[in-house]
Amino acid sequence: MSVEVERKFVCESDVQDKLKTIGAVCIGQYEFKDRYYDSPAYTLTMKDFWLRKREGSWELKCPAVSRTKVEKTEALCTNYREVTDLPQIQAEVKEVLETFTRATEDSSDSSEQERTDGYGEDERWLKDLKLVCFAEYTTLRCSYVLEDDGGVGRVRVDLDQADFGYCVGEIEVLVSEGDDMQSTQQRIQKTAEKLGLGDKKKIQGKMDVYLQRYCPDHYGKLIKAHIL
Ligand code: V4E
Repeated sequence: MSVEVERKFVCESDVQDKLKTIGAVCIGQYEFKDRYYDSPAYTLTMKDFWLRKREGSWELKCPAVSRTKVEKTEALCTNYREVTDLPQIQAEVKEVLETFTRATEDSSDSSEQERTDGYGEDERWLKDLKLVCFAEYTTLRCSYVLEDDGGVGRVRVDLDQADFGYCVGEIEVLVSEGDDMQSTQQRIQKTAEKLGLGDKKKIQGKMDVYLQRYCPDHYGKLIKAHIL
């Protein structure tokens, strides 16, 4: 199972020059659309589970390590387990829904039912689980990789431009569950220093900004629960 360790940063105008200076190589620019799904009561995201369909592929991001509320909100680096096998995603999603909110889900009203209409054949399971799309946006991404620094998994830097007018950078490493997370975070920290990112402040991701702007109720609940 893969674990994505990442740190977000503010994209300054000279970031591409800095990346070239530290020996990062651009591996391409591409565009993708993400659709995120949850129950009308936000059962998945309130447990920090993020289900999405990116250009036809399903992905579930779930917390890789249990952290206290303060650790969660203050940490610069996040660790998320990434599940890409659809049967496994369905099993994990069902478990979260059944464990935490079956009662709440059963009380969904007709307007929520209507919102599940229009799903394709491969999305029938979403309808069965009463999951609806709560966020949808397109990202233009420019990806860089850093020269091999001897650690497990390559350090990658993504510069993202979301179609709702927000830009953010991410330094990330994909490792396996059980690998040394501390040394991975140190490698990310080293890259951040090389890029001159001294800022100790946690940076908002695309989802934070999207929800804050377009889904204030959902956003408020996640902030209150220290998920975002
Ligand atoms: C895990 C998560 C979300 C899912 C989207 O994650 P993110 O890595 O921000 O998106 P993206 O498009 O860069 O995906 P990638 O291509 O890297 O797989 S939305 C919110 N979260 C939780 C979260 C958090 N609590 N804090 C921070 C800094 N980021 C994400």
